[in-house]
Amino acid sequence: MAKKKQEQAGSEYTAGQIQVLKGLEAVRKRPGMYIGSTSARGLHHLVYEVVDNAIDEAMAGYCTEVETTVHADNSITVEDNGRGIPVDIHPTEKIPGVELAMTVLHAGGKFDKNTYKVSGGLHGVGVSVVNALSEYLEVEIKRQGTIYHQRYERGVKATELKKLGKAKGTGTKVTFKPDGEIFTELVYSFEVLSNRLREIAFLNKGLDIILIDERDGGHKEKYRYDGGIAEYVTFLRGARPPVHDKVCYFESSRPEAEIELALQYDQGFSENTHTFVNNINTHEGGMHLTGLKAALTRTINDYARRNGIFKKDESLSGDDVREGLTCVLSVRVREPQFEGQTKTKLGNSEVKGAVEAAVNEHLSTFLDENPRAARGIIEKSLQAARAREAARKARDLARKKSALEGGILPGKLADCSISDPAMCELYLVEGDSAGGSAKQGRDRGYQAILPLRGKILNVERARIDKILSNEEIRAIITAIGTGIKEEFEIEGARYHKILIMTDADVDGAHIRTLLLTFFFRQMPELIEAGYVYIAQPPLYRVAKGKSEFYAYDEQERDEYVKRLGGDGDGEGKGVRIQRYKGLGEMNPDQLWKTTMDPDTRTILKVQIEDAAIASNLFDRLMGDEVEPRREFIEKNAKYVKNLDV
Ligand code: 28G
Repeated sequence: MAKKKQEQAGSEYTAGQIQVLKGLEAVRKRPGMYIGSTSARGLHHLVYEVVDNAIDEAMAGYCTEVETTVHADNSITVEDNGRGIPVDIHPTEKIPGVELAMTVLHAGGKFDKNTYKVSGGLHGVGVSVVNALSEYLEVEIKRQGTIYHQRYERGVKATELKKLGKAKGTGTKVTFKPDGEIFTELVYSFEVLSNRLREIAFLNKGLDIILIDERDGGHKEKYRYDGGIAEYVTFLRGARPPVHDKVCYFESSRPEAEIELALQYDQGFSENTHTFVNNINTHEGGMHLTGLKAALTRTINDYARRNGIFKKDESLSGDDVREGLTCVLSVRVREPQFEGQTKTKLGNSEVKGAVEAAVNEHLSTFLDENPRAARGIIEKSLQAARAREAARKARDLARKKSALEGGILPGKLADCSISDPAMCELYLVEGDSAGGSAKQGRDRGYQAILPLRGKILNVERARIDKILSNEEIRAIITAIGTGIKEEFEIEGARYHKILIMTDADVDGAHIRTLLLTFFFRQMPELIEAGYVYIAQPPLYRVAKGKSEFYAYDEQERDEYVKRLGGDGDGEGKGVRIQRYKGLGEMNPDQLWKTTMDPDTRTILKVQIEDAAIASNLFDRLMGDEVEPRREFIEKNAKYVKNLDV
């Protein structure tokens, strides 16, 4: 008995601490379960997780500024001016509140129904997950006139919570370095971080958000939007001329949800609706979006009917009233249910009715108070309806014709011989010459080639009837076999892999973006099914005598140069470097080895968010000015390279 007691006294760990270690171990063993992935996406998720906590403090009304810094070594600091995480000893756990937050999974907040915490998807997993996946994490708290500090290493406490000195003001500062043992990618993308932080700033009006990149001479960006999502709509509309100047904006507080909506119509032909739940982008939509769509269709039809704008049996479909619409819907829900493949679809059915009622009420008021805007919107929708009808007639005609001719495939398509779609691949190749090499280099059993000549039509700038009269687009649609839009049928897909293969230059990036935009707008289900990919041709060939290597980026190139005994800064000692400017510079054999052979190629699966971002950014900046367009294409070329983000 006595002996046993002694053993316990000498032991380092209490039951609570053992639980903590077990929890952290679980996170480190299966990080994907907590942050989705250990690639670039997961890496960025760590920042969002920490920033989310600061945003919660801002939403509670105690924080006005959140500053994120990327340090030279890709460690991150997030600082807020909130109340500071509590430091007092927890009554039952007997450790400081901050230590609980840092070490216990899901500590705090989860059962706090008075806040809009996020309890689904990958958000809201808690800062302890960030702690567990960081080489080190340091927290500094200013509270009650004192600065407190504590350090952790791989989630384990390295120092006790200590007082550092006197504090002015209050707040929380967290610095962490993602663990190289966990993550396969350790370099932060400024582009990705700035897009998300800007989005957060739009969604939380008046909040100051700052992003600093110390890898880039301390480059600093500040986001603050006093107009909130109304300003977001203006930003998203970009260069497209508006149908009405005033953005329709309202807020509505209901028992089921707090609802905020901003919308504006423009002369463009696409729909740009972005929906959010508790600051999270609900890419897959859900109940709030369903409510919004129902209310839009009903309210606009009602208004037109009441004001005698329709000719006798005219009416507008949902698609008609959403043409040229830029819209942001942000709802706050106490207990959100996130569903769908990427957990970005709102499942709470009570939110549908709440959004529908709020939009019915406020949109009809807006139309009544702005009759010129109302006229413009309805006129625009009627034009959309007429174009849709014309396109439908043209399609019917085409269908009858192709039924007679037995469903003719495009002449330019070099099809494969196998007929099982699950095994078949379609390469969409930029240019006839690369198309020729691909045809010769491919495995004709299961690989089909469709060369695309010249510029692809920008579907953002054309109405459906014009899109369908474009030859390149028609060839793509027929080759794939699913049809588009309302007539889309995934069962019709003739290939389960569709690979976009373009040159690794600005023009190639442009064509890739146009194709992504086309898929995103006309057949999003194809992307959702995971059928759309980007092929990755190499950028360099490094050779010496009979040995040769293909490199997909500069770093890889330098590694091969070194391996072959070349000079530190390039060629020499018989090592030759060839830079590929286009696919056409590779012979069929090289193209096969580097880009088409499933055993050696790397391909990137396109995610719906990537296509959405590419399409929206593109559309926003495709005004008539050349400079922003060039800038965008250059940025986008970089972005698509990091498609995994
Ligand atoms: C800089 C990086 C990220 C944060 C706070 C402030 C409080 C807090 C955070 O409390 C425990 C659970 C629910 C109340 C709350 C301070 C109340 C009073 C806080 C952050 C206690 C967590 N005083 N600021 N957590 N809650 N900033 N920034 O993490 O019941 S986290």
